[in-house]
Amino acid sequence: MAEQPQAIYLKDYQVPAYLVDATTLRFELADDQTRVRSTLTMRRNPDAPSAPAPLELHGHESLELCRLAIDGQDLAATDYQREGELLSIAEVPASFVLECTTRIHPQTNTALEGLYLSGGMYCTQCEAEGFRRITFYMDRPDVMSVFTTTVEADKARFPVLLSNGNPVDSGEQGGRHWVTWEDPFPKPAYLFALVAGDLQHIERPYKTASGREVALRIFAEPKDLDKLDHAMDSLVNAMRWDEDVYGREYDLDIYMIVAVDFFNMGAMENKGLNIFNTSCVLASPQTTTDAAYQRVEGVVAHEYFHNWSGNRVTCRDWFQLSLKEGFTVFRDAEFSADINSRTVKRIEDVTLLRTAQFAEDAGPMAHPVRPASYIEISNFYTLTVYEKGAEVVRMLHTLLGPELFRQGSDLYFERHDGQAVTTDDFVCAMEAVSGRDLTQFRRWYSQAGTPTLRVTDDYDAATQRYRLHVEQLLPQTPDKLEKLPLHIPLSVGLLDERGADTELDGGATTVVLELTEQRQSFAFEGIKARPVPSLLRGFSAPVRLQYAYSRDALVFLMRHDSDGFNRWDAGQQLAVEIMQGLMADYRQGRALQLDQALVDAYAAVLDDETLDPAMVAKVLSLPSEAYLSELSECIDVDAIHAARNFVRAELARALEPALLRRYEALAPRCDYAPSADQVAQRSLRNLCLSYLMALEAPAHLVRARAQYDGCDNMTERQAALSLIAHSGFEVDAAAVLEDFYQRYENETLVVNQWLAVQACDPKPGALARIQALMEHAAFDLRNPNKVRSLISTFCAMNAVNFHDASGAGYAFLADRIIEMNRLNPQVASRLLTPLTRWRKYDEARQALMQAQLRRIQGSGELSRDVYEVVSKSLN
Ligand code: 0A1
Ligand code: ZN
Repeated sequence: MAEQPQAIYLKDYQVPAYLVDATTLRFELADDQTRVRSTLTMRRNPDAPSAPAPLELHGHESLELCRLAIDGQDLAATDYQREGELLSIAEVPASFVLECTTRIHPQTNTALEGLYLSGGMYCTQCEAEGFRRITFYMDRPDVMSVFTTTVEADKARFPVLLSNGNPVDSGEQGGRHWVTWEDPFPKPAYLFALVAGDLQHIERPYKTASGREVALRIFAEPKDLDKLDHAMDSLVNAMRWDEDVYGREYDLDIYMIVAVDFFNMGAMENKGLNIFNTSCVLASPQTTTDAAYQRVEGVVAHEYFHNWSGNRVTCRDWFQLSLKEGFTVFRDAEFSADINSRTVKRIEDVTLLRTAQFAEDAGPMAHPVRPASYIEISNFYTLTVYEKGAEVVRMLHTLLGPELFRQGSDLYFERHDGQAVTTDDFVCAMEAVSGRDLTQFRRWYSQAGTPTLRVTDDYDAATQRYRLHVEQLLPQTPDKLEKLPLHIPLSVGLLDERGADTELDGGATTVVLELTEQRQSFAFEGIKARPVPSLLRGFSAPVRLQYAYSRDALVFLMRHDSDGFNRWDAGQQLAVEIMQGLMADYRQGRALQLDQALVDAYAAVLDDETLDPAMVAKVLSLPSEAYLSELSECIDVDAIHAARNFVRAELARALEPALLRRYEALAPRCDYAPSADQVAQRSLRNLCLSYLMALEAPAHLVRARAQYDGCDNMTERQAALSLIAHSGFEVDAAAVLEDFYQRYENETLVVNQWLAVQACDPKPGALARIQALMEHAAFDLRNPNKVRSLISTFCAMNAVNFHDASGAGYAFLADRIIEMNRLNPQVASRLLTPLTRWRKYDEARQALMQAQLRRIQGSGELSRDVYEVVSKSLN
């Protein structure tokens, strides 16, 4: 490598020396190149230190500079310096107009940052630092400018030309046409967007609470026009919700969403012109599962909510990323909880946090919600910044209560509208409205690692006093910083011997204990008998909880806890404990035997017709292999796989009649709708089928095949497909996979599911099958969705094959990373995740994984993205 990439530190932050008041852009799109002319109205920043500083502009190495002028005077090559990503001009006037022309090549842009082509249409991705691949600019979020953008292109091939804001002018000449867009809201460059293509759209009018008329438009390729209604419904629901719950209205005349096939992430909140991965916007009953419907709803809402939490108020620097992401994830989670099932949404979010974020927080890339340094910011769009960041906001909501939290949010938006601010400004607003001192709470932003709460209790019958003793343990993390006690809200209820909630403080049945010391005790008076504690209700803090529940107590909580989340969690803990015991038996070569307590508990839940079927499905879903891995000191993939499969088959054997009864009773009676009711029923029905299929009995195979053939929607078809494909009935597996491909050959997103189903097939020989699929016409290394469907799914969801003792899985992944490093550094870097976890495996696998990391390290010119993750992993 020419030069080792250097880290950037939060402590080095300086206000920008110059400001951009107005940005005028003109894009001339042509086949072999795009010319970008920019005119920037600039001035010295009055808040910067007074000595005049050089003007520093960011520009990616790939930018061809054609012209640079100040106040109409062309600069000579000696008037500026270009070094790495910086172009500096030693002296500029106090205020001036900078003109710049660059030439760029979207046709060959496989990194999918800046301006690129997605299946023949032009689009942009500028967050975090993509704008510098378009033109020279102060590409930092605290430089905010109004933008006027003209896009010019061939009219026949690119009839639709879009950018941020409102269209104000257009024209055509000699087969080419142009449109000028004006965005009146000052914004940082990362929110800039441009789209040009042969697109069609659906439109819906929307009237805001104060009566403003807005046109909502969703664009896609003509063949996908019939898959946009769900996204539109979701958008309207999100807009109404933000008015009702946060008092936030939309602020432009048009709101546009564009669906593109090639996209590194889920979607992007560009002002007035969101660009979406097709996987997060398209939906139809025949091609989209219930889970994907809900993802579309959540992502559409997320990007919409960014209009206030992210765009109107943005981040001062990228260390503050969680300011917009943590808050917006919290907002979208509450939205989804309000319109679907609150408990189910919480279970899903906590499952993601506890499996993947906890693992990240315990690995070599662990970082605080507000990182202190980074080498490549793209590597910090993480579960920690997003999901743990949302948990931190949720804890503020819990500590303040909903009314004060809303006041704090109002104050935050009022104080900082039009500004680029910090997570601390957010906390200050919450302090101001509540009068609380959140100094200690702020440590959640600066300390990495997942705390453990170790809880014990005692009860004294004579004084009727029950006490909880809580200790917080804070792990060491790669930054080696000393950890100080956190301010942790611990929601607690106490169940009496009948399972009823005990009335605590002022009649409440759940209290929030505020843990601020390393060790702390809490006493409850007037408790008539020893209670069973329900701890961390609703998962009130992102911590690992240790309390020595007996299996009986867990069964009791499963049956009685009034907190739905904890009822589910008790079942999970019971299953985890039982599976951990079986893993030990498996390793010792002892015969496996399932504890009857789990069978009885599951039977009771399965037979309870009063429970929401979605909850039944959640409770009866065994903890995943990934979660069991996260909980392991040293991960034994084979023992985990064997123990979990054993439990699944034993439960199926014991509960077969009940499973069958519910499966039949839940047969669909009406046309598909993604309604909460129907989603719940399908999830339970598919879960019953998955248990039945664990019996490997021909009768159940017939059932699964009948579901596959007879259903009218993708949720049922895909569930049947993967059960048959993963079963031991190899002839049927091949037949159903073939049929599925034939049916959906022309539906890219469905074909991606077809790839994913095969990627996670646990049967031996998976790697060879994956390698064959890479040669299939359906695969394309340049399309991130396909890479994720095939390669990421294999590495993350097929542990027994990926971690095969030969190390072939690791070598395969390393080869893909080396390839992708050149094509698309962001995707390459994300592919590294499974290898970063090498410390969690046995010595032989550790050595194999490290060897592959070293091979990647020595493979030639590494992107900053890959360099950072590889070098931190080997540290
Ligand atoms: N801000 C977007 C996600 C996003 C983040 C980074 C990207 O490129 C590095 C692209 C998109 C969101 O939160 O939805
Ligand atoms: Zn976001």
